[in-house]
Amino acid sequence: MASEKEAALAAAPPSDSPTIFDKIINKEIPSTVVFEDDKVLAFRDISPQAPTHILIIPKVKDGLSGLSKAEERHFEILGRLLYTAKLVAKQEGLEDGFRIVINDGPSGCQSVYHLHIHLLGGRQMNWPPG
Ligand code: DGP
Repeated sequence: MASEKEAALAAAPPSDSPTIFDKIINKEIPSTVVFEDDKVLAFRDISPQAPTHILIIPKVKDGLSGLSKAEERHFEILGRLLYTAKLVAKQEGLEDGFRIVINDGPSGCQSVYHLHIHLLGGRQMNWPPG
C-alpha cells in the first residue's frame, strides 16, 4: 500500500469529483462513526496515526475539496467542523490536549479531496510536525 505521502502526491482531482468520503457519508462503505448530525460526520481514520484519530467532514462538499477552496459562503460549515472537533475531543476523553490537522494540496500531504479535519490525541505530540 502506498504511503500517505505517495498517495498525496498521486491525488489531485477537480474539486467536485466524488471521493471515498461520499461513500462513507452514504454508508456505501463501512466506517466507525463517532458523531453525526445533519451537516457533519466524524469517523475513525482507517490508518490511525495516534490512539485517537478521527476525521471530521462536511456531509455536503459544496466545492470544499480542501481548505484552499474555501469561500465566504463556507463560514458556517468551517466553524461547525471546528466546533465538532472540540465536541468529539471531549467525547473521546482527550482532557490533556489534542491536535487538529488540515492537510491541503500535494505539498500539504492531502490524499482525499473532500475537506476534512484530523483530530489526533491519546499520545504526546511533537513539534514541528513532519
Ligand atoms: P489526508 O491525507 O489529509 O487527505 O487524509 C485522508 C485520510 O483519510 C487518511 O488519514 C486516511 C483516511 N482514509 C482514506 N480512506 C479511508 C476510508 O476508506 N475509511 C476511513 N475511515 N478513512 C480513510
